[in-house]
Amino acid sequence: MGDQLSPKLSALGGADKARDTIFMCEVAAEATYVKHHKKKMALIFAAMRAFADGLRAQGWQVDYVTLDDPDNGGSFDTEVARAVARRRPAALITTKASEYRVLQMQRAWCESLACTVHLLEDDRFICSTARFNAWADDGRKQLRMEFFYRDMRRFTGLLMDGDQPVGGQWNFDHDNRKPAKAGLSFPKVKRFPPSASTQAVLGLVASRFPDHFGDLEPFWFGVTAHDAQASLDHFIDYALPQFGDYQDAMLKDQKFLYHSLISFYLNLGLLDPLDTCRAVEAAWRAGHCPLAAAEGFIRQILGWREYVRGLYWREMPDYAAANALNAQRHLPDFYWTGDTDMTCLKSAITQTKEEAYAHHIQRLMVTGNFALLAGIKPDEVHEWYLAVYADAFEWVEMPNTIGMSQFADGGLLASKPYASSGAYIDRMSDYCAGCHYNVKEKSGSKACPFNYLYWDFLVRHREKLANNPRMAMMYRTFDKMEPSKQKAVLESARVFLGALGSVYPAF
Ligand code: FAD
Ligand code: DLZ
Ligand code: SF4
Repeated sequence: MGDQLSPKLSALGGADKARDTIFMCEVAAEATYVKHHKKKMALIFAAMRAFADGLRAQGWQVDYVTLDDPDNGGSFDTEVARAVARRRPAALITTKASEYRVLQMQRAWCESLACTVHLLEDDRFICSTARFNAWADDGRKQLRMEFFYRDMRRFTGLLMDGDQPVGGQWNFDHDNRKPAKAGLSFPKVKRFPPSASTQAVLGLVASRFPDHFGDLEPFWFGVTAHDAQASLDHFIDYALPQFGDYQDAMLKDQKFLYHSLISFYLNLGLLDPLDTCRAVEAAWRAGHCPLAAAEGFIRQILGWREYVRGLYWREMPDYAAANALNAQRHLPDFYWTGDTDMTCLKSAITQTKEEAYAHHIQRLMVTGNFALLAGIKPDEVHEWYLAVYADAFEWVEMPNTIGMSQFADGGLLASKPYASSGAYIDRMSDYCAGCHYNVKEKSGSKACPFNYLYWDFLVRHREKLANNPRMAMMYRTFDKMEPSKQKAVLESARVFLGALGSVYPAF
């Protein structure tokens, strides 16, 4: 499958070049079950073709069905059934899909296909689902990432001195998270000119999916493990030392800052997560970067990435329908166009359209924060994130959206909602200076919508959130506000949300 492009995939493990055929297929159903960004599809198809070429070059037989094959039936089900009829294999050996929906299809093949089906675990993750479940079931009241992460540090020995964390503490976050200041210089992004094969894919995507979101070109993603490794090396050389400091900063004219731009390579299987963490640890041990940068980066992969995957498999399929805050508003159209006067949203969405990329804080504290405050239906928010980012696969996107960003799981993942007023965005970015709205104003037509939506959100969810110790101070602040100010703020929110668009009747 398109996100299983790893030579050490379990399904390839016991394979024999003389006997076995590797089967891959490009199918319309996977491209359209959500309308993926054009760049994301081009990346997946180009990387699949490059992977198949690599296998052939090593002497494997590859049966590869292209999207424009006239006999292509358009789904994994049709193409696997056709391949089995064509080749009459004794067995189909497949690695479990990364997504619940596709795993159900694979399970059904065990019954429907005229051959034995072996479904193997996907062991490309550092933490198996069994290990995650054992951790989660170990008498815990809460499944907090920080404790999982410490367990994974001990398990892998990453950044450890014996059984103690190097530097005497597990987490150096308080050293990170500075706003970007004037005069910083940013590394160039590692870009790869499209090969002839990638050019053909670009043509295919342009002609087959013209109505999908996003700009197809310029297309600069790498499509091979070699390209992915070069991107990681480039990040370590030029950006890692500053990664921690400016991890949460946002700048209008800098889309990538010191981020690694490797999530799509990791998620396709072109980079190995443990090798990636070890390379970053080695850079720190060689004195190339501060410990806070290496620890901050390793935490994202060893901690967050593994944790959300464990949570996904533990909570599916119910997780997809979670809506703890009963949010019922439709996703506003401007998420697809960027056509809004709110500079932060316009900037994050426009960049998403151009690059199929936005960094974590843009996703969490701009587009996610707005959807949370405005009460957008979590499943619509989830579909948007799944469609628009090149790195979006459900196992990683859904917990980040439903759990971290929308608090729709009621606090399973996050100890409090990631909700903020405009002040946070102003502190961490240069968006507000040129905005139509005034980030210092709290109510009225020129006030920053995040300001009054924030209070409105708290008031709407008082019953569910007021008892959360991490929210108590904000409720006290609101309660101390003069009644006329409270009224003005809530009235501004009412007017804004009224103009924002449709709401389901239950809201
Ligand atoms: P860097 O900032 O350089 O971080 C390094 C690596 O750490 C990333 O490549 C990624 O593999 C990992 N990482 C960092 N944060 C997270 C996280 N919260 N969860 C899992 N891995 C993380 N990430 C995805 O890979 N796919 C998604 O579909 C996705 N959807 C998201 C949706 C929302 C609403 C939010 C708030 C976050 C989402 N993330 C997702 C997490 C994060 O935003 C991206 O991993 C990151 O922006 C990718 O850019 P980068 O490679 O430059 O990351
Ligand atoms: C996302 C995607 C797309 C757009 N197309 C294909 C495809 O044509 N063939 C394929 O094997 N995989 C594709 N993918 C990735 C799958 O959707 C992905 O493997 C599942 O989401 C994982 O369960
Ligand atoms: Fe965003 Fe408000 Fe700042 Fe405008 S003023 S950029 S809407 S946070």
